[in-house]
Amino acid sequence: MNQEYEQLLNAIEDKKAVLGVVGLGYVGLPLAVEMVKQGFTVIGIDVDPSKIEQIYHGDSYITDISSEELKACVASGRFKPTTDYSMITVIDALSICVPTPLSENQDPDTSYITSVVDQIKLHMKKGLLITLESTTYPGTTEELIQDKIEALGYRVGEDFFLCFSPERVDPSNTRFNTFNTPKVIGGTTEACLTLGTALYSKYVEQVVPVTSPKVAEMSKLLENTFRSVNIAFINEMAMMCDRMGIDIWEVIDAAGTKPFGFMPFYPGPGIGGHCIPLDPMYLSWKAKGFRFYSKFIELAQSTNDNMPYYVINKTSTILNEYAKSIKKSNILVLGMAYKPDISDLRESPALEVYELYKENGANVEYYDPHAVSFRDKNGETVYSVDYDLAKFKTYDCIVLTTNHSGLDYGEIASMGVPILDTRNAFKEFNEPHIYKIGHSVQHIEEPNMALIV
Ligand code: SAJ
Repeated sequence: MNQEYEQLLNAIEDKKAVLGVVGLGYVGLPLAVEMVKQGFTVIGIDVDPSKIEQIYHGDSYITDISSEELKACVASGRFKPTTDYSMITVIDALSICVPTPLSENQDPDTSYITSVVDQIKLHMKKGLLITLESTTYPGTTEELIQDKIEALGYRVGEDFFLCFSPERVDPSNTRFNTFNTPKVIGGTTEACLTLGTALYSKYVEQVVPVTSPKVAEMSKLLENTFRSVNIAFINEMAMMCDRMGIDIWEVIDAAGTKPFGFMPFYPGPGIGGHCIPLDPMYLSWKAKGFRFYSKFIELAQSTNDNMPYYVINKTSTILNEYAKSIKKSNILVLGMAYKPDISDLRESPALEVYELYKENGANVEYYDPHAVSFRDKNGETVYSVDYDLAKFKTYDCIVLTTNHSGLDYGEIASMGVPILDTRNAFKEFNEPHIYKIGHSVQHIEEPNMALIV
């Protein structure tokens, strides 16, 4: 192997290599902190000066990194946050952790990656190891990084080194973190893989080398497409059970007693987050370029996207039991975040449910102890109402969309207001005014006139 390779491998082994992380968000900041904790000097680059400011002041803006931890990293003198890309000239190994969203028409938006590559080209130096971590379609690493850098005259595997290692950060997961979550990595050449594996092994407990960046890119998309398809399947099963008058939640619990060959997923009002709704679309988009049309991915997307409409229709059926309509009803959406005990609203299905109630003429409000406000489709800021049982009693229907653990479901159920539970959070309270998706509406002979206010 050449001199650049030997020098970098030695610098990694004795932790003298200067590491860089581009993108100090929920992936990049924990990664940088782990690198510092393992003894490396790390230059963190982000385009947002407020992030740099907060890091210098030891104010963590990432749930999984405490401010004390961040302060210790900065105090060590080995964590240098900056907006200055020219620092790449002193970096030996650079990890790219920038967003990969979808464009307006649901195509991959790799503009964040390409803008980083443009900066790398400006400050490129021989011997640099580049590892892309952002979730993306198979081929991105070669097409958007290798080809662009080689066009400058550098040869991959000799003058620079290139890997793909998918991020597996699960925000707020208290069991799995950057260090103890196995990390897949694929190199464009043997030398690249050896260097990437040596580096990541210094701050990740288990590194999983694979034969190419494409395998690594595809493995991440498989992980998350697997979830999207299975969630869509259980959502379809929920609507089937609703139609057949069978309780899907009881069915899942029963099937879940099978100790092998089954993995429970649960119905909901749709899917949210920065991964599951987006990642499969990266895969189906790329596959179309090979004239391969993934029916599973498209069907899962449409099934999951349909769930907010199913929630609205079910609300109509429930209100009908009380001789009411959605129009002019007072509806409380309970929970706005895309999953329990976080404030993250990205792609949250509860946002869609809220907007659909509005479009159908309801007076809709929401309560979420974590997500205190959001901007609606018209750009207006909507604030969570206070937790006020007297006020909650005045609603015609309460729709539970996020099953935060801190809510007192017993006292909410005790008010007698019709509840549509989309997460089976009220499973302990089997009362006639508590309805749930995935089960039919129990018809009542005479509406409880006391509830018709
Ligand atoms: N959801 C369901 N039913 C289920 C599971 C999830 O409706 O059975 C919904 C959730 O409510 C949420 C959406 O799907 O709205 C996504 O939920 P998620 O549990 O997949 O959580 P995410 O989006 O935070 O996914 C992340 C992913 N992590 C990474 O990409 C590194 C995913 O791969 C993880 O499996 C997931 O966390 C996790 O297991 O927590």
